[in-house]
Amino acid sequence: MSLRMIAGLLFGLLAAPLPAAWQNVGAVRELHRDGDAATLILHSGAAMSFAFVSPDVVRVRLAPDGRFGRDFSYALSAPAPRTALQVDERGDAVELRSAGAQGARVVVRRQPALSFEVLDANGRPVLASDPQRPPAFDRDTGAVEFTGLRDAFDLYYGFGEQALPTARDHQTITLWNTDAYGYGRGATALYQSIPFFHGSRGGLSWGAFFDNTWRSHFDMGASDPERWRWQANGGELDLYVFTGGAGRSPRRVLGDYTALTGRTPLPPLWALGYQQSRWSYKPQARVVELAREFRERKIPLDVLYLDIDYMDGYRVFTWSPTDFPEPGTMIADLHGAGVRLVEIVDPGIKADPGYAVYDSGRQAGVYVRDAQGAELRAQVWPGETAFPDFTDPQARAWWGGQMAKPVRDDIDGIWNDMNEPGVFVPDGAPGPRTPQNPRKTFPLDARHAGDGIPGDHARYHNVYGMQMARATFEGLRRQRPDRRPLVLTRAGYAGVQRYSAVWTGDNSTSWEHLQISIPMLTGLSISGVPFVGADVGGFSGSPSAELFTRWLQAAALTPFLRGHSAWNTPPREPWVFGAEHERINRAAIELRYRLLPYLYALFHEAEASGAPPMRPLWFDYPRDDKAATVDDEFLVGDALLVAPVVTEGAVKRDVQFPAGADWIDWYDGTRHAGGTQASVAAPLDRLPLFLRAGASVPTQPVVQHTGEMANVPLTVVVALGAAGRSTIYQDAGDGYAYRDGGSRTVTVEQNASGVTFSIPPNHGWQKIGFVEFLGLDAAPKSVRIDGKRVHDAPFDAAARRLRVTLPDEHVGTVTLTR
Ligand code: MIG
Repeated sequence: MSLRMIAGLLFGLLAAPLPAAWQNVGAVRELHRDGDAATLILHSGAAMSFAFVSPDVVRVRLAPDGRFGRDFSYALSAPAPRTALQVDERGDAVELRSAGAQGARVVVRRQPALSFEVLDANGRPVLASDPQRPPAFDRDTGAVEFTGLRDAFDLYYGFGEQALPTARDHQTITLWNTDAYGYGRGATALYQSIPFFHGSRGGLSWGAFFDNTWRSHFDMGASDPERWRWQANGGELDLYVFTGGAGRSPRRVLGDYTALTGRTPLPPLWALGYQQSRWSYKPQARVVELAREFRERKIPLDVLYLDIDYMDGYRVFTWSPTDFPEPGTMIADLHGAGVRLVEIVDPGIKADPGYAVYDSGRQAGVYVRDAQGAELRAQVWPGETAFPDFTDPQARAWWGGQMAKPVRDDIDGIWNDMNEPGVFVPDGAPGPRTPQNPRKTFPLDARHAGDGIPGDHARYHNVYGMQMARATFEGLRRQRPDRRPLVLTRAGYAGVQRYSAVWTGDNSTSWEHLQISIPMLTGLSISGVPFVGADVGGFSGSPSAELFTRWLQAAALTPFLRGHSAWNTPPREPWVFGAEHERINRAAIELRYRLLPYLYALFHEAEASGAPPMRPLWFDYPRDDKAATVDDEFLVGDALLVAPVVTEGAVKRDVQFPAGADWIDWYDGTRHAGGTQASVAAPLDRLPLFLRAGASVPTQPVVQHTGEMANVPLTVVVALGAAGRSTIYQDAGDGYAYRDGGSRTVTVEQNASGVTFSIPPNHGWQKIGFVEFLGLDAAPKSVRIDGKRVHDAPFDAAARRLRVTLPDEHVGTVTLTR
C-alpha cells in the first residue's frame, strides 16, 4: 500500500463521521403524495420532497425541521411549474417520474438512510446522492449539505464568475458576494454568486441548481475525488436537476436552466458598440471633448461612462454644480455626435438630512435596519450613508421612481456598483483591511424585508445586488417604456441576467488578468449570464502598450466591450500608446463593428434559447476531450472561433480546433481540420479568428457608431465546405416592436457549391448587398446568381475570398462552378 493510499484511507475514515451537531436525514418513515409532489418524512424529523418541473427537470427540496418555507425564489422568473407525478413503490425503492411522459426518473431508496438517483430519459445516470453521506443538516447553525457521487473523469462547468480554469473538477468554490478589489488567479467568492453548474460525463451533460442564497461552498472533488459536495450556511436545500432530455447537450441544459431563471432581454443595439469609461472623466467639457476626439481619430464609439465624479459630493441622482453645471448641454452634444451616456449609481445614499433623495427614502421607510431596528449606517464615498433594502418591494418601487431624474436628464443607461454590498472598513476596526474583512459589508444580523419573508443579511446578502439591478431595470422600463434599458451591475445572484449586464469588477493590468478574463466570462455565459465583459486593459495599474493592445483585441468580440480604468492610473484611451498602437487598437474596434450584425443576432438567439454569444469550446463540442479544458480560446456563437494572444511577446500561437467541423482562417482562408492543433501567425495587429465551414455570418462596413448602420449594406461571409444553415436576425435595434413581428430573419442554406437565400420583405432593415466566399483555393470557373452568370465577382487570392455583388434582395441561389 502506498503512503498516498494510506493517507487517503485515513482521510476517508476521518471524513466519514459527521461533526457533532450534524445530523443526516435518516431513513424514510412515511411517503405522502400531495398533489404533484412526493413528500418523504424522515426519521430525523426532516422532510424531503420530489417534484417534476417538466419531464426532464426534477426538483428536490429538504426542510431540516420538517416544514417547508413559503415557495419563493429571487432566482426564478416565475414560480416553478409542476407536472403530474407518477409514483411506483418497488420494495425498498420508490420510483418517480412525470406522469405520461418519456422523461427522467428518480429512484429513492428508503434504507438505511434516504438516498436517491436521477436517471435520464434513456435510463442513463445523471446524479446520485452518496449513500454513505446522506443529505445532512446542523440544527444549531442552520447549515445544510448535499453530497453527490462522482466518477474519476467527470467534468463540471459553471458557477458564474470565478478566477479559475473553465473546467471546475477538483475545484472548491465559495459563493459570497465580495467587493474583491485586488483579486487574482485562483480567487473565488467574487462579485457574483451563481449556484448552478453543468456536469459532463463522457460528453453527456446535465445541470444542477442549488437555489439557496446563504453563503455556500462547493467542493467538486477537491478533497475526495469520488464525491462532490454542496454546503450552505442556512436555509433549505432546494435543488433542480436538469437531465438534458435525450440529447444531453449543454445547450439543452442551459436552455432548461434559463427557462426557469430567465434570459437576458435583447439589449439596445448601441450597447453592443464600443464603450469608453474611466474613473475621473470630468468636467463636462472633457466628456464632450472625448467624444469629439474619438470621431476625429475615426475610432468607433457608442457609449461614454460617468463614474462617481459627476455627482455633488457623491450624492446619487445629483450633478456636481462645479464640474457639471449644464449636464443638459453636455448630453445633447453627445447625442448629437451619436454617443450615449451611462452614469454610475451606487446603493449608498448620503445620510444627510435636507438632501431630497435621502429624506424621501427615509419618509418612505426604505432603508435597511440594523439588529436593533435603527437605520443601518456605513461609510462609503459620500461619508455616512443609508442603504435601500432592495429585498423590499416598496423600496424597489421607490428606487425605480428615482429613475425619473436620469430619464429626465436623458441619460441612456445606469451602472450599479458597490452592490455586493461593499462598504469601507471603518478606521481602527480589527482585522485586515482586505475584501475578506467582515466589516467590508453589512453586519450579518442587519434586517431585510425579503419580499414578505423577513430575514437577516446572512440570508439576503447574495441577492442584494441583483435586486438593486432589478429595481433599476424596472424603474427604467416603467419610466421609458419604449426603450430597452441598459443596466450594468457588479454584484448578482442566479437570475441577475433578467435585468442587467455584468462586468467582472476590479481586475488589474497584468497578462495573468487578461488570461483569466476568458474563463471568467465564459463561466458567466454558461451560467445563464450572457451580457458580460471585463474592464479592457485592467482596472488598476498601468498596462504596457502591448498588453493594452492585446487586451482590446482579445475583448473585441466579447459580449460587453468597455475600456475602464482607475483614477490614479495614466490615461487609457485607445490612442494614448502612440500612432502604431492607435492604428491597431482602431482596427480591433473596427473588427467588432464589422461583426456587429452577427453579434446582435446572437443576443436575439440568447433571449430565445438561452444559448450565450460567448462560449467555452466545450459548450458546442462536449464530446471533444481536447476542447473540454481550453481556457485561451472561445466561440462567438456557433460560427466563430477566437484564439487571442494572451502572452507577452508572442507573434504566433497554438490553436486547438474543435473536432466535428473544419475551421477557415478569417484572414487568409486556410482550412484547419477539427480535432487538430496548429500554430498560427498572430502578429500584434492580428486577432486569430476562424469561421466554421458550413457557417455564414453577416458583416458590415466600418461605421463610427451604431446610428450609422441603417444605411450600410450587409456582406454575408460564407465558409464553404460543409452543408449548413445560418440565419440573420434584424430589427429596429431598440424598442419592443420586435416582440410583435417587427423583425425579419434571413435564412442562408449552404451546400458544396453555393448558398441559397430566403429573404423576407425588407421593412427598413439593412440590405443584403454582397456575399463573400471564404476559403476558396482558386477563382471559380463561373459564378451564377439564379442561373444567370455574373462577372462582378473579384477574387482575392491572398485572402482566398471571392466577393459577389448582389443585384438586389430578390436573390435565391448563388452557385460557384469550380
Ligand atoms: O471603491 O466608482 O469596480 O469600476 O470605477 C471603488 C469608482 C468604487 C469600483 C468599481 C470601479 C469604479 C470605482 N468603484
